[in-house]
Amino acid sequence: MCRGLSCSIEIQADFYSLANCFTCHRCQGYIKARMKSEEKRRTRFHSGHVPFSGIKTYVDPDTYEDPTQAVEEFTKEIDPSCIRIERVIGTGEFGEVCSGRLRLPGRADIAVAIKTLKGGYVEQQRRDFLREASIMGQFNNPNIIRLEGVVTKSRPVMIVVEYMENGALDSFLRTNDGHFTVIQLVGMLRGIAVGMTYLSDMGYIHRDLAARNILVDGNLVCKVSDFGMSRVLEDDPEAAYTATGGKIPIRWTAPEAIAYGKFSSASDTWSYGIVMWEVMSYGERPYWEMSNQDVILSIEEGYRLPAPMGCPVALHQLMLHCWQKERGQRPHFSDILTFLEKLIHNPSSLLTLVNDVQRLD
Ligand code: ACK
Repeated sequence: MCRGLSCSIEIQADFYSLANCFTCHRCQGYIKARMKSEEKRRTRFHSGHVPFSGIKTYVDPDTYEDPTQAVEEFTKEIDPSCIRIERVIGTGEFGEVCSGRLRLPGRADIAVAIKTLKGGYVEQQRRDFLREASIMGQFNNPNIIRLEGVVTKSRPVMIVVEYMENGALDSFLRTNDGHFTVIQLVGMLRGIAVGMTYLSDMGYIHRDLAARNILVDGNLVCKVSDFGMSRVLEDDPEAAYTATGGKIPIRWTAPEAIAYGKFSSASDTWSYGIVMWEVMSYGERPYWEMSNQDVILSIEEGYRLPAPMGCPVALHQLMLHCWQKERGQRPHFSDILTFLEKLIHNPSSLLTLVNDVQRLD
């Protein structure tokens, strides 16, 4: 979308052309064409055909009659003797999350996180637990959590993923309030945009993009995680029931997805804008203590989150683009990525802060 953006244009001018581009008819046509082809791709997929396009497409494990097949197809079985569990680092819906080491034959050992399925589960819980692995196993991108493999042939059942030293992004930012430069924060956002560009190109809709579902490694690299809940949001404490019975993390979710369940890469873009706000405010809660109902009503009336303190104008403008009411007018992830990369390559574009502009008014 909007690939007509010239790289040689200055950032500020570029931003306005990006803004204008979302409303020009030529690009609107492109957006519609793209949506149609996305819909076609899904239809073909649901009819059981994997499109031959050269671009890898995400396969929904729910379309397998036997979900065990999806696990076999997309994951690697690990011999439990290769895993050393060291300590418990948290609890998930299905059981404990531990850190440890993985030593595969002929390979150096690596740090891993191990999700375990607690005993006493029923078959459906085992399927839901392993569903995340069969999704993650299809991805290969530096900004998506890497699946090392699964243990399904012995107990406990486990999912083994790469270890992320700094844990979840929301709590990491809260405990490091004010510690990073704007460029470091934009670097984190860039990483998330790389991961999300990859997912949307594969036709995968996350549905629960939020800082709590991003993990941070020791080099501040941010990776998108939490794929199991893309269908059922039972595990997310932020998810609340809507009037139509769906369970949705209201503050992070686009209005059309809340109102009539229209999830798309464009609704992921809305959530990405909220993640931008969380990052620039060091883990502040979006819409603070407002109730979910007040959030929904305020958004409907046109209210949008103000820029966090010290936030560059260009970043708040990008957030506002992500929060356009019309989903077709929101930027595609590849546009977000291009824009952030231009900001990083031209740091002076980040010097104008929203607070400075407000003081001039
Ligand atoms: O903020 P945290 O330390 O990061 O607490 C949660 C906890 O487990 C429950 O989910 C942490 N966690 C999850 N996956 C990983 C991982 N791959 N590497 C490191 N920590 C992880 C998460």
